[in-house]
Amino acid sequence: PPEIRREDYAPFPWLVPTIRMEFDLGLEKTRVRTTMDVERNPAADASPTIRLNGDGLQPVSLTCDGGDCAGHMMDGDDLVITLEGDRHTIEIVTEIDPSGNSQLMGLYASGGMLCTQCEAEGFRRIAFFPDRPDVLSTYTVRMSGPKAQFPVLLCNGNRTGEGEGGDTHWAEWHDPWPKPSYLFALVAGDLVARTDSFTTMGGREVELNVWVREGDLDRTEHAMESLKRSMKWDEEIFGREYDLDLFNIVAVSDFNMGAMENKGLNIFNTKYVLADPDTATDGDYDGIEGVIGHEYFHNWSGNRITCRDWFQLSLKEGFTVLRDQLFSADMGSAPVKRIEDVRVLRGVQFPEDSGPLAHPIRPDSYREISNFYTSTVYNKGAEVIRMMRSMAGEELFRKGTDLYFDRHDGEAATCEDFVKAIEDGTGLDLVRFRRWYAQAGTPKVVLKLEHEGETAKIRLAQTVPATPGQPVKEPMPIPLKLALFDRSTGKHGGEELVVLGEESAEFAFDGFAEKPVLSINRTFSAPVSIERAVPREDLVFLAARDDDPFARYEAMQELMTGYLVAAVSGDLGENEREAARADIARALEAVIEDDRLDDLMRGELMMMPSHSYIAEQMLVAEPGRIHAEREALKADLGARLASPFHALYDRAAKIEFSLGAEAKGARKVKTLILGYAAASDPAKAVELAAWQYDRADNMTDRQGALMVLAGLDSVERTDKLLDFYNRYRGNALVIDKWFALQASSLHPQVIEHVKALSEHADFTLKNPNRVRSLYMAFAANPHGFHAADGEGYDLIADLILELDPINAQTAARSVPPLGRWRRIEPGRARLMREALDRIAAAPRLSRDTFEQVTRSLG
Ligand code: B3K
Ligand code: ZN
Repeated sequence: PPEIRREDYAPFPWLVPTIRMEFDLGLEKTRVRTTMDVERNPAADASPTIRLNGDGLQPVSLTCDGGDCAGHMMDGDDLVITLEGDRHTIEIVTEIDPSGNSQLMGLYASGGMLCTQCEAEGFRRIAFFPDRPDVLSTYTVRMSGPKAQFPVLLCNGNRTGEGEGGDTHWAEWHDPWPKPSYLFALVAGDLVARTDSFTTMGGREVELNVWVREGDLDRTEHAMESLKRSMKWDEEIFGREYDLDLFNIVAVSDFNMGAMENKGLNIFNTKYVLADPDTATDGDYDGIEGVIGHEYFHNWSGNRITCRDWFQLSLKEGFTVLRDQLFSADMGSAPVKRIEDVRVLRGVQFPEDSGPLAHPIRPDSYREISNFYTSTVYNKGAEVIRMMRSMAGEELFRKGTDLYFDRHDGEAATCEDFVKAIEDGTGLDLVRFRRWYAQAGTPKVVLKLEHEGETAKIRLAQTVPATPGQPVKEPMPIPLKLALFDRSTGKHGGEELVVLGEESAEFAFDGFAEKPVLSINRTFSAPVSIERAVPREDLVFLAARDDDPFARYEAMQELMTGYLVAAVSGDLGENEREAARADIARALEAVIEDDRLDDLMRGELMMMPSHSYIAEQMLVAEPGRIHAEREALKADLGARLASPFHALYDRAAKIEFSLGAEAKGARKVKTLILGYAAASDPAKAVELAAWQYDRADNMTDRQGALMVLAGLDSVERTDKLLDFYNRYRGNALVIDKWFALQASSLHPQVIEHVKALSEHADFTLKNPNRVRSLYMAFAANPHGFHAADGEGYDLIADLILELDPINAQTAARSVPPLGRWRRIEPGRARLMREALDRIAAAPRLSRDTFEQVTRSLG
């Protein structure tokens, strides 16, 4: 497959101002008549032909201006038509088989209903069209089909007509907002809606619907409330108002990702819609609120202003992730949300940025765009915009975004347009800052704190590591929030923002008789890694009293990570180990006993750094040793702190269920304590987890208990897993949890379990949620995935090969864990490479998997 390059961008020679589509719907056969008005694009080079993208389509009929076309041919999957004049009407009929569409791109069937997914290039599986985001058209869509099978017919925009005749009925929809084809959507099925309304700040009355299957209606309240909160928040914080009289959300159980922001008709994975306390965890509730917000916010950052080409993806995704992060922070605990976001960034994006798949947030080339919906484009993209916000301050940043929305409304824009608008609106100079868009790799900042006389000096030096295709980098402006604490008073004189704009710089601060304690990169103001030699006592100090909750969390993480990295590397003698563990335990105990903390935040401070984060700190990781040392530390802390843990658990267990922050925090600390107990006193942990499981009146407690049990060999493990299955059989989202719990468990036989589960009657490769719950959970479980004999790697390679012809997008998403081989000890690295080689050697790989495997082999 050819490589597509950003620098080759050229505007499309034709405009398609209007398109009309008529769908004659059927599960096995859907007929699509597409009529488009095309005219020459004055801003592009003239072309004697128009290229209409297709993917697996044949034109059943084709006319130009009602008659024969001057000439046309298939070029691969595309239809190329010769056009002589300046304006034409092209009409093409295509036929598709939605039920045979296992890729879940284009029009497909899911549980008897029909739905679409077009981003990025799915529209070309429905109709021949210039399937690129810079061709914007006004859509009118007529859909007709059997009334009994598809009682509900939905499309973008507003419904403008409906009717019936015999067993069939039809509906016509019109979307007044010009949009690219990737935002087209259609749904036909037997659905019911929770209906509500929202009055916008301008007084527009908007009908809101959340469409689900009949039995799911009572699990839609949280989604609806989240939607209304999103609409209000976007008005208040970004001044963005909704622009149609109708907003529909449809939940679908077969879906390649989380959700899709189609204009006026968002389509969601059921996972991000359905919730009630019995079936959804606190994490699920938060996920729903975040994703509903995210898709809604796309209406402005994505739909009103879309992307010129797919290299600009972070224009809409990075910005929209930032918007959903700020929204969730405002709806719940802002510090905890920030910590969660940083954990995702470090757990997923940092490894991506330091591996063979590293790419800038605005990539320079791709073969398959689906492979670039990455944590880099999304999460690092959000961090880059967040840095601009930190440097400008909230008020000026809002001026920048107002200018951006104003200036580019209705356009297909670029990342450069965004930066320019922020620059003009805020007055910041972002000339060098633009490098964050162009350069991949997580910058490393080496920090030295010196103290002389009354002056504290901070020396900073940055390096941006080489990444594939980018051996040499320029320094990037790095905004670091910092505070210098007086050791004796425990206070600091105010937070400062310094920007490291060059390769290195020095910042001096006066008035310190004694060497201060430095709190750096507060709130994680820059997505970088900081390397510094910091005395453990300073970390203990910050963990106990830093007034920035993120920095407190960071100090706890650094304490544990520092110890674990040293222990894994074999750098510590027994005495040093003991001293470090004792310090960590003391810091943790202070956290447990600090009554100024709420439990949600306490839980963050109690969390151990993840395996992948520890591995990321090491040039070459030994997964077995990391796992062993991490478990040993957990056991040690569990034993040392048995009694404070016990007291905290008891206190938390008395708090009654509610969805409020206090009860949520209580649930979080309870399960964390179970995790420590599982390592220090497994028999006790089994007992306590079984007790928590039995008396649980909500999914968070129940799943937490079962997660711990799943890792411990015991009768209770078998019993409770069976109980859980029987209790929830038939509820796909909960059965997904049942698969995932077992696949991510610390049980010694986890590989056997995963193999057996892949044969389970409820397992299917056709449903992406199910595949993720078994295999992606397993690939993220270092203990199983990195089994020393390579069996875990083989399991994932086998999955990829079997899944690739069914669902290439999902198959390709399992490749990156194997691509980490360069950073793993040689024995496993060889086995990982062999697994990749075996995939690469397979005939007829999809473009998705082929690209990921070849890049991973590098
Ligand atoms: N924009 C979609 C992602 C589409 C992914 C296509 N492979 C969801 C989102 O980011 O909101
Ligand atoms: Zn998005």
